[in-house]
Amino acid sequence: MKFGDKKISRRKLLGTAAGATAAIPFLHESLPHQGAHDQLARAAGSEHGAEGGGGVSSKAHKGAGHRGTVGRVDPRVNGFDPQEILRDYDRGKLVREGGRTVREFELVAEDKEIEVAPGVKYAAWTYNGRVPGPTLRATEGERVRVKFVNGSNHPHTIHFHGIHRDLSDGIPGVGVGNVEPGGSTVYEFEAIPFGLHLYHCHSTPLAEHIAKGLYGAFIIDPKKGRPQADELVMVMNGFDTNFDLGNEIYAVNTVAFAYQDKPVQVKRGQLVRIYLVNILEFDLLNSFHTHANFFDFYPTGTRLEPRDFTDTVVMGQGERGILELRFPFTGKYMFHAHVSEFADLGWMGFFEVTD
Ligand SMILES: [Cu+2]
Repeated sequence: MKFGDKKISRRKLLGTAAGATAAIPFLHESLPHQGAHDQLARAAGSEHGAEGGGGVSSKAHKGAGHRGTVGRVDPRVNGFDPQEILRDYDRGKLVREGGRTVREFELVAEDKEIEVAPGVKYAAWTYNGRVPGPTLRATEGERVRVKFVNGSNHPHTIHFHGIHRDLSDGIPGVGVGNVEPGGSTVYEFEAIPFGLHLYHCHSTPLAEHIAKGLYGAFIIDPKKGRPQADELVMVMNGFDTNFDLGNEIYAVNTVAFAYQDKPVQVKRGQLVRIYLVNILEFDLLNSFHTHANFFDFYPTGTRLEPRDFTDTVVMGQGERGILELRFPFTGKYMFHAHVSEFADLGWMGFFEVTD
């Protein structure tokens, strides 16, 4: 669907308050006021009585999983926490084979309902039960072996960005192609080039298989490494909760406003390195903007010299890059998409800088 059409359909929805989308006008109108989440949860709970709703449902009104914290997404319900995703790296298992290092990973596709904003449920497809999937991390030149098990009810693949043979590219019709439900396969390739990459399902329809949550960051460290830093992973994503081929929720690491509710904790003067991936479906562009600070930007992380010194970077889908910055002052510093609509719909957060 064309960008313009989507805009019209969303505007139409804003006026109708149908189903779980009732949450969205509420979100729009109530921000940036604090307490928006409680309003959102109430809206979703009161306006949307029936479970299911074609994949979107609200349990907020039943208190299910909220344990008294109405207005927040409880990470225990999702089984993953945006705070932990920031610094969680899956380095796999190292094995020696024929004089070389092989790094083995395992990814399992699984259908799973997740909560992407307070009271807003989404019928996701996941790798290892989380969205984004695990941040896989290898070192340049290693052999990477990824066992893929499809525990979902739909055929899937894993397509890795990088340089490799067609047979390991994880697309339908080449090599093992689609992995059917209950099936499994192994992808194997060299970890090249060093940089920040990504992986995602490549089954068709492609937009659906990506938008449902089958993606993750894939870091290949240069052999000599990078300078010591506090390293953070941020995957910019969004969720089409009413199937109009446009997103109603925008986020970094899935949960709307997660880092506004609980700011990212960093130390003054410390080098902070952000591995930033844009996987957003349905919108042509996404962006990342830091307040009161500038960063060095390394597009795709494939060079050791920064290309830019800036405070805003714009990315299409599949684009990614490494940001490096230090915070000279303590305090709370906003970061968000400099696409204001996305910021209003969840893609907004803070760094909290302390000594
Ligand atoms: Cu898929």
